Amino acid sequence: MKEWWKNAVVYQIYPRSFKDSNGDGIGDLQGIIQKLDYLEELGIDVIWLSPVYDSPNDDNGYDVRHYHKIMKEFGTMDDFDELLENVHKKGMRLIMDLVVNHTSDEHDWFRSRPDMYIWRDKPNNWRSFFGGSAWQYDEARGQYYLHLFSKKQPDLNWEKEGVRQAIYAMMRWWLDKGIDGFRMDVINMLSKDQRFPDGPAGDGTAYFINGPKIHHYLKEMNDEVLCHYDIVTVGETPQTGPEEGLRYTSPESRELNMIFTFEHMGVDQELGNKWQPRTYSLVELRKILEKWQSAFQEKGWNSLYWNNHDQPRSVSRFGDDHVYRVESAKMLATCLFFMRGTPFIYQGEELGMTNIQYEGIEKYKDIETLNHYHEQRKQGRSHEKIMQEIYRRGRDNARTPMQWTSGPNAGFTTGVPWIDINSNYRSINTESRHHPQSIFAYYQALISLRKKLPVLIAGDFMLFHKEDEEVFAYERKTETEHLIVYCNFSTNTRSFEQPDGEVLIGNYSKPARGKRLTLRPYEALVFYRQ
Ligand code: TEU
Ligand code: CA
Repeated sequence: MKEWWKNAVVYQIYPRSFKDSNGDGIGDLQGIIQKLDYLEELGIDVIWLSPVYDSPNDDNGYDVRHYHKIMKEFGTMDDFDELLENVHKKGMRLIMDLVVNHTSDEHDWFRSRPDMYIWRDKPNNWRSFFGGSAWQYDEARGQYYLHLFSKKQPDLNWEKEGVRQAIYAMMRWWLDKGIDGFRMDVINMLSKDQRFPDGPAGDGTAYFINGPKIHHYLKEMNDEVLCHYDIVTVGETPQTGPEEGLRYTSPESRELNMIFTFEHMGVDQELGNKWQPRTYSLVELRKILEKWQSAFQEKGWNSLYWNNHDQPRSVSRFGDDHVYRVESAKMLATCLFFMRGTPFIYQGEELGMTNIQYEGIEKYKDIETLNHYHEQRKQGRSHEKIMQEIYRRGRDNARTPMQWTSGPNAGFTTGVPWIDINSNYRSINTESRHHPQSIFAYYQALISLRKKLPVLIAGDFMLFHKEDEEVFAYERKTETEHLIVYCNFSTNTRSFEQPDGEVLIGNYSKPARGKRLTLRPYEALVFYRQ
């Protein structure tokens, strides 16, 4: 099918934390191969693999040392080929993470072809996303290089034809191997304003997010590489609104198929500071999602997600990870899956995995978290205060190992896991997945509904009860089908006029009795009629 990715459900694997096959405590490619039956059982179509390239792991693989080698902890290129073959045998597809805004400073290019990077005699005031200046002095060269992320992630200079061609050749190499597309890391940051102006309070984003030549680069990439393959592309685009989003994803732009918006991920934080909490209402969250739904109604296509390896667990963040964990996990899934776009599931989401709270900072592994902690301690803030921020938003919330069983180490490893397992694995794991009321079974049902009902792809999106502070309700409609989705984001019981149609799916075993529609805490109900 043309545009097969519109019908697909994607499952993101963070390989380090998925399944360890050899007891070294680190997830690996053979581990993924062992679990393909599990993914088939869930019913997903596409696997997105976070980076598996050779890397010194300053940022868990988002610092690539060699684009054509597999990280030794994860296995070999033979293991990769075996994985790809097995994925295809199951009728699934596999997309890779493409990290080309920067490489590792241990990449051979950084030593032998330093002109592929961005150098200045004097730094400007831009700050790195991981804290401190975005510029690092290099003694030998007597100049500073730009790193928007860690200092071990120098930014490539996309102004140079040679850089672009080297990246395109690398992409072709993987596509010729038969992979089915790319998720493109911070792809909207490739083009920097060549004047390199200072930004307000060190915020340089105005000069490199959706920068001057970005659309030119992506059209060129599409022309030279992407359009020659039957693949899917998803660009990661922080701080991007729907107007710009359409420029990336409209078919006539000939750039990307989808982007990841961040707007809904920013609703609970102060602008530009993920660590600073902000109270928000459901009205706001819904407005953001509606904005993207309606902007892409005619052209372009949305990605739909609550979770990934950079975000806290959605059940802890937007639901209730105690009393109503099961209900709220299913409710969030319902709310997401019936919107217009391609849903992305992050490993463990289908089990309702939750955030983690380690007591000591030494248990944490994420460079962003560690840098934040040490920077804040230096400024005299208390351990407890900073830990509260890390509990809320730290990226390791999403990176604890997948909880397979109630046995030792959650069945993730026979060795010592690289990062501590969430102690709730005894009750939250895949063993209960065959239970009809499990979160896993609910995801299975949602996934199969996406294949059955054309309205999910073609239908318009419309909100109702727009001002409701607790219930998120919307409809999807074509000329022949009509879907109504009710999601209670609160612990209050609410009642509404009964909609027409059959109950298609709901997250309580039986709908409440009565003439009116009653929604219990975190209840989700979907009605369908033709
Ligand atoms: O993340 C991009 C990004 O913008 C991050 O700064 C994100 O906002 C942050 O993690 C939120 O706290 C991508 C990858 O997804 C991330 O894992 C990498 O660390 C980063 O790029 C650098 O490659
Ligand atoms: Ca291993």
